[in-house]
Amino acid sequence: MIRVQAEPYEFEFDPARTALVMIDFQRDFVYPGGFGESLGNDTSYLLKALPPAERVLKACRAAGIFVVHTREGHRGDLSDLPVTKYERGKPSLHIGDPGPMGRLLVRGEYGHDIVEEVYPIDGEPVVDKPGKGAFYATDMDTILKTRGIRWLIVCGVTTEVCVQTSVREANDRGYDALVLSDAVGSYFPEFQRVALEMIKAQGGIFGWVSDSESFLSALQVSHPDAVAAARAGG
Ligand code: TIU
Repeated sequence: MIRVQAEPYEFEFDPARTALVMIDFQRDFVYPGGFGESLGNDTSYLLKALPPAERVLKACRAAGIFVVHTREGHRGDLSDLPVTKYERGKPSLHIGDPGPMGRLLVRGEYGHDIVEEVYPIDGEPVVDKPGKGAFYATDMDTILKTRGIRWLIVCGVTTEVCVQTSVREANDRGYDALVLSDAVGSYFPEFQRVALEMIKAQGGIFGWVSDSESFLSALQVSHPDAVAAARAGG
């Protein structure tokens, strides 16, 4: 078992039964010109989460920890897009409208795909989800249960929307989730803080919170080469 310094208390996991879940690191959220900006957000806030998430991803790969990615988005014909989500916020651009990175939040478009720094490799399932939660209308639970996964290490964007929704869903399905505070990002610094507070409050009501360095230090005890390579950028 690996033990990570975390709040509200130590997070202990078996790497053979753990998945790293990389949530929605899509151009549509992280870069200007995508869905995130169409909602009125400053996308630069999210970029801070990328280097820590990249180190964690590389270390987990090298350590043989299972990796799953998610993407939020919709079918090209928008048949899985609720009218409520389409209309919400009265945005200047709607989901499905053309933008500089292709049609906003539509599967197969450049903006919908994952940024290069944390791009999936062979053997890492990509779960396409129509909502905020990674488990709603997806086969995420089947993928994890099939491998006997019990513990989740969570990175992604945005902290209080798709990350927190997914952690709440995971909690109800019997997973223990550890969220890495510097490897998740929000458009709102205040929401970043309180979203993490909510997860770890009441004895870890939804899960645990730590940071990428604490996670890597813990992994280093059993997998020194994997962590050294990730820290060196390999
Ligand atoms: N708007 C916002 O903060 N997030 C989303 O719409 N989706 C995700 O968090 N992925």
